[in-house]
Amino acid sequence: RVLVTGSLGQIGTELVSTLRMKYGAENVLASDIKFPTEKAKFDVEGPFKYVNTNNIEQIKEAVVNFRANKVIHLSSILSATGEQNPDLAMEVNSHGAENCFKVCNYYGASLLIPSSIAAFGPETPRHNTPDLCIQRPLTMYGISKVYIELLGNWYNQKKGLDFRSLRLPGIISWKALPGGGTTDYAIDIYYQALKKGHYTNCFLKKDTRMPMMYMDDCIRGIIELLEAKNENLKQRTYNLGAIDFTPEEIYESIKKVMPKFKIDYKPDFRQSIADTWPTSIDSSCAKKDWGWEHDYDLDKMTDVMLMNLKKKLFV
Ligand code: VAH
Repeated sequence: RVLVTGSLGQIGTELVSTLRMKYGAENVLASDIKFPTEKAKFDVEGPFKYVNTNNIEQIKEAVVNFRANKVIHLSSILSATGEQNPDLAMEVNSHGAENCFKVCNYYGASLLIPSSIAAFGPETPRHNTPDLCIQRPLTMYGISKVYIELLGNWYNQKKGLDFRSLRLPGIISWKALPGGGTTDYAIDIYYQALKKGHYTNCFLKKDTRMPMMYMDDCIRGIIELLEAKNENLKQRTYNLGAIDFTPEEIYESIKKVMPKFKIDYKPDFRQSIADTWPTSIDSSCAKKDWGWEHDYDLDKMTDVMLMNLKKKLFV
């Protein structure tokens, strides 16, 4: 039985629905600090509980009363929002995770917390970045992700906690809007292409290459790690790579289908964040230890994004 925190976020809404289809809705407790609405809800209904992960008692009550033996902790303030509100990012990302570690360790539940390419920084080798390398991130979000990775390793080595983590690239999807990330331009661009035929304010420079992934690959990767045999896992945190592209390349991918599409580049503070992240990551360890393979390339993602957004926006 699985408890998902931050379940009404971009990843959570789709992960909860997929988990409910796989394990039965009654076995997946969704939680968040807001309630489902028309704008953010689940495709598969099921149990929901208000849980603020900054309050350890609320996590404890959810784990005990739902008899959760797995916790997937998604609550997080993302990179761009976190730089605008570092105190909140520290509180939610670090303190919230500490609470999850304490509760899961005490009650013997396994814990999966996604990490991010944001856990790397300017001193990290930027191309085809390996799992094990220097991590000195320059965002509060990235710092909290390194802290989570290190806490997870400690709880696993010293307390035997089954902790698992994936360094996710930018996740592209059409169902729920993203929440304040530096990679969000790669979602905005599809909306603007359909709404205006012109992306007037791409907030990154056209040659800013970053690791990215379509949501279906992300959800499958999280569930494959969740279900991997513990004895096959040689490490607690894995890079989960798929594709990488620049704003110019995703623009060209859309232009293949919408030849009149235009773009203007207006870099903002998020450029300085993107410049500290890898351009691509190496996920050969995930492939070796639990068979990871991505499915969506850029053009396949563009087709599925435009097809579904047309229905979402205009039907
Ligand atoms: C962000 N989308 O931009 C998130 C993600 C790799 C980036 O962690 O903050």
